[in-house]
Amino acid sequence: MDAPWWKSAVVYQIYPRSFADSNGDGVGDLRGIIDHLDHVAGLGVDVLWLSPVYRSPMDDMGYDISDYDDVDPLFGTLADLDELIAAAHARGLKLVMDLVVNHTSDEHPWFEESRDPASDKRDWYLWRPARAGHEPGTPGAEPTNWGSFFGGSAWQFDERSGEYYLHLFSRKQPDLNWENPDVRAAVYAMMRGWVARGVDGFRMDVINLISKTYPMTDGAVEPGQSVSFELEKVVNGPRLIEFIEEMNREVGLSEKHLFTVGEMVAVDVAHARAYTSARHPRLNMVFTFEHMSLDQDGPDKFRYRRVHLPDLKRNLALWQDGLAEEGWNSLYWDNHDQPRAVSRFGDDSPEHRVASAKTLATVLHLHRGTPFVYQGEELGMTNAGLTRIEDYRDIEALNYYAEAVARGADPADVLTGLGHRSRDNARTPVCWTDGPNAGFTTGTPWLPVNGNYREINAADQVDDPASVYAHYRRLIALRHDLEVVREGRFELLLPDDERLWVFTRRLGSEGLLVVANLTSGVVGLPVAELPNLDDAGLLLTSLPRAADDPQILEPWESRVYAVRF
Ligand code: ISL
Repeated sequence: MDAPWWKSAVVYQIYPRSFADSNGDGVGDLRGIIDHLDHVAGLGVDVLWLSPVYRSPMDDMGYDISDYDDVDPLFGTLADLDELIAAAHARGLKLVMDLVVNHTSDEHPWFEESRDPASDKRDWYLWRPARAGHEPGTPGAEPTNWGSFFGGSAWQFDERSGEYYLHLFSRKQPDLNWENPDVRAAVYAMMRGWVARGVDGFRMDVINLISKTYPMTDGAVEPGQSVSFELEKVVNGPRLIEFIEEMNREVGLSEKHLFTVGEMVAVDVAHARAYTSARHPRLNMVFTFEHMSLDQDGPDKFRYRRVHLPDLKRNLALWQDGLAEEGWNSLYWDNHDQPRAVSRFGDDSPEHRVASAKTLATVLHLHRGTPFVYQGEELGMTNAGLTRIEDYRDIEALNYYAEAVARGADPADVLTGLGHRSRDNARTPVCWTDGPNAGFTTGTPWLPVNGNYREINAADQVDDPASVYAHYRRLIALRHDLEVVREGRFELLLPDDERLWVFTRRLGSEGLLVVANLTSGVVGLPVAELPNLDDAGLLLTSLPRAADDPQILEPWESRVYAVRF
């Protein structure tokens, strides 16, 4: 049976607010995307994932939706979106929308109605009375001790109805009650509307939070924390598979061959295998997070330490092995929530940035799964380099800074942590040219343009065969041309090596050998421990030329060989 189309596809993520501004208001918009679609199509990608463009108060930059059926004027109009869908299709690109249905905005009419206890929408959200024996609205009266991902309690007291509502993210993002069949029916109807408009699938925001465990009870509190982050109470809940299969059936996700990727906080291999098994009408793939916390120094997300390469290699290998027979991997380093990989896992110095960006891409794209390219990653864009809290815009960063400083943390230390791991790092405007504001806007950008835009911009790269952009185009072509990239069995070699990342992909007696130096120094290649290279064919190298000595890898050099086993 032919493999599903998405197993040899590559997805490009656009975070509209930072992609391209067409009207000079300093914020990216749909017409800006239309104007730059050839840049995306030129990579050879297959799918466009659009982060939310729905009406929103923008408390969480659009992940707080107040109208699922309309485009926020900040980004344009429904007509602009229709034009973008048509323009994408005309270039052979599928367009996937971001589905954010674990929660809405508190300004959504559903929630506004739900605030009235007599409303028939009361049960569309998760309302609870104050903890027994406590005065409503006073500290400690929250129904459970759960924490919000964005700081503080996950419960907000609503004076009007004298009860609390659950919000796992900001207090302006109340969680929907997925136990209510009317909520599910409304979500599926909305999804069918977008499919009817030409949308080709969905990226599903924190979709493994929609089934909570009831009754909701206190969780364990880690030392030094005041609230509980015992995620087991809210992730991978008892009805999650039931809801996903119902969504699939009601929207026709499998029937219409629509693309689905579920973002799943704290998902493990076993759950991911169940959610992406081809034996059931569920999801094509999921985003996992394990590899995204390997450079976190302890329980505090914003405490950074350089990743230990064997840990990173082993985690990706764990997922390769775990989903080798059943299920499917997504493959990503970057997105709008993660710091830029070239700064995080590579070396973003002027000397090594290009090579490390190419090599990180090579390693990721030659694993088995569907790769995701985040806007600017194909240019080797780096972390933002923000040094003042006034320049940050992300609610997660701003809340964290305020809470940490209120606890007595040194603001300079907090800013150092944010500089490494804040989501703002990925949200600086895409750099199109070396002109004013990097060609992103004629106005004042909503978030400062990265100061290195004169060295890192699309105009300098799209026609340069030695650029990061050109390297991504070659990698994507390899995936389309070679079945072994899609299907080859993965094997990690030299797992304990702290400098080299070496693995094979095998299909019968044919295959690939990928060798990569993940350091800024020269490293010898232990060829005696590798498949025979005598008659290997060099398919791709990060260097502008073939290596002088095959047994030596230059700093951040990677090579892909065709080998026989
Ligand atoms: O891991 C996180 C919590 O500290 C965040 O990076 C992020 O909130 C989490 O990965 C879930 O992300 C998704 O849902 C959020 C939204 O803020 C993110 O932008 C979205 O990708 C709430 O909708």
